[in-house]
Amino acid sequence: MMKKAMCWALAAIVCVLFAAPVQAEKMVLRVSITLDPSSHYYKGLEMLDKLLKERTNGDLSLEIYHSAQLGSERDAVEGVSLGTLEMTLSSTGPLGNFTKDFMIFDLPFIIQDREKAYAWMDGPEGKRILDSLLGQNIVGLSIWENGFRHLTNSQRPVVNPEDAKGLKIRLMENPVHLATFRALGAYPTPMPFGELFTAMQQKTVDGQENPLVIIETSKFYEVQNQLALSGHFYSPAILLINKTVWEEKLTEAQRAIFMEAAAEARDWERNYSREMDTKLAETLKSRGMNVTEPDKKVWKEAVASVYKEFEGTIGKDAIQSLIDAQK
Ligand code: EAX
Repeated sequence: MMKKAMCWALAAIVCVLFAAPVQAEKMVLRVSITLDPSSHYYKGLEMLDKLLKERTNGDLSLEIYHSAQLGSERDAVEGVSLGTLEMTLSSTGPLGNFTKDFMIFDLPFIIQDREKAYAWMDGPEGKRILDSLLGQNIVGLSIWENGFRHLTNSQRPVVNPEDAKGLKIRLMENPVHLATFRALGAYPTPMPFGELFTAMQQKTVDGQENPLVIIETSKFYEVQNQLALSGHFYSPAILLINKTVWEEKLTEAQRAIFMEAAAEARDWERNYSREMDTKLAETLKSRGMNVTEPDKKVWKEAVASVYKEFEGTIGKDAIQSLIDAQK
């Protein structure tokens, strides 16, 4: 009798447990970026936030911390790895310190046809590179765009590689980028983005390199009058999320929605970034910048030694595969 009653009681408990609707918790994911609210990063993340809210009935949303309020890109990637921050959209600048696989993107002139390179980045090769972060407790969701980086300075017009000689140029804290400017005979100065404007204003550095959209939205034209459309690096932006949050705080259905939304927002952001690129050279001219157009072939030769320096670390096959993907 007693046994029977216990059985019923157990069954009732099991019923209640399974019948109770699984309440998806509302989650607000903090995303850190170093760029400001008029940037392509911010606008792309706003799009992602909109898609997530729509598709999860508001259960998932983003809170975007812009302008390096939460620190540098390196701080953000470290935070996502440790779990003190949920997400970031970061250039590959600091990623080489976490896994060497991302360094392929940092090679000068490795990507020249970005539309063809998108397919490579969004396919198995890109996935392999993103997954190299799993060991750091980070899930790489998708590869967005920062853009082609161009050289600005306050000293002189730059057309030939020799013109860069002796210029003190702020670079991201990235070994491949630093080696590239060393090969040009410039004085590369690694520095977080948040300190850059003041450094140029106070002439601690002569110049910097960034995509046009950042030169415009961060108002670098106020402190730099020379712009060389060198396009020496193609800078992707990687959307990262803490692995514990991804695996334990989100349901399987939410992860599927998230992956799809992250790919859609990526496409939107890339389009927006390309659109900006087509008009901003003119805009920056009208703001008083002197715009020059260096011959990329000549520049590529001038920094060819960087490939030799890093091919052992990055892998010859991977390098060749990315080059072939653009043929
Ligand atoms: O990821 O630091 C830089 O120059 C980057 O282009 C910027 O933070 C965007």
